[in-house]
Amino acid sequence: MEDRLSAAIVPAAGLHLVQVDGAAHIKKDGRWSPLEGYSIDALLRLPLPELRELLDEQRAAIDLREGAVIGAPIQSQEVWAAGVTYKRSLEARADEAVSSDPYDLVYSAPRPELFFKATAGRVRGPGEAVFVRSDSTWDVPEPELAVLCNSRLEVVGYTIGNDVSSRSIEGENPLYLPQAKVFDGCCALGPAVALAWDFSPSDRKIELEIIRTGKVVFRSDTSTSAMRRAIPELVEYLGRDQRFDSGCVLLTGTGIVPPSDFSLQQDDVVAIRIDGIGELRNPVLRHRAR
Ligand code: DO4
Ligand code: MG
Repeated sequence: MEDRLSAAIVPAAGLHLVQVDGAAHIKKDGRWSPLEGYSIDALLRLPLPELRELLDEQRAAIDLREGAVIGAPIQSQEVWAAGVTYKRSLEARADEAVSSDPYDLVYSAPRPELFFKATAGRVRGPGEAVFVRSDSTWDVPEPELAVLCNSRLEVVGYTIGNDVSSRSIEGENPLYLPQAKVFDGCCALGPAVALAWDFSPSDRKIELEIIRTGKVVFRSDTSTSAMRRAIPELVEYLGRDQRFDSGCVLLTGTGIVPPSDFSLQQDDVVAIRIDGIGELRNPVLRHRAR
């Protein structure tokens, strides 16, 4: 297992919410403050102006203990995801699928594709292993900007997400999507939440590197400016007819898909960087067939 603090690179500048040793902390321009008495659930039940006041007034500066662990910035939140929000995702799905129609239609339809991705227990933090399925033959990471919302569905901030996916299972039949997407270790989040009043998500570079036996075997980047949907539009659809009492996380779709001859392997390392949020790095393991 990689060292979980060194695997989580949190930017030195800016205002970030980070879960350290299971407790919410603020990192403000390089200084750490523990948020005594507030869990992530409690923070996400506050209206945005109250949350902002609470976080902005944190002044304590502590040193993190040796061996402190940065975890995924999540407690009881569900993770949802948007799909086919970038042209590259549409093209890749049209290649793998028996029919490209559902993807073509959803790319331009008024209603976005939104799907349930993970319960908090299926999510991994920086340095923890993400998994690929034992019954899949073609697997990819999907590097995505993730939006953290409070219980009023106000955007609190942005983190990095990895929507690990089986292309062989989704490609066989789009109705298999939940199996292609949801399994233990199917999602990674972190290392930090860049707070909404200190960070603009527009035109952010998203970079993906896949490392195999110490060498980069795939690298690509995109920008959030290539996203076809607006974040408020995705959040509005997600909140139709359902409540999130302690907020939720929404992945906004991938703009990077490795070429068709590429599949993740056991012991690969996936590194995703978004400027201003940091680097999320996870080793890959394959579930064992039972
Ligand atoms: O349509 C299937 C999933 C799409 C997806 O996860 C993405 O575009 O990121
Ligand atoms: Mg995705």
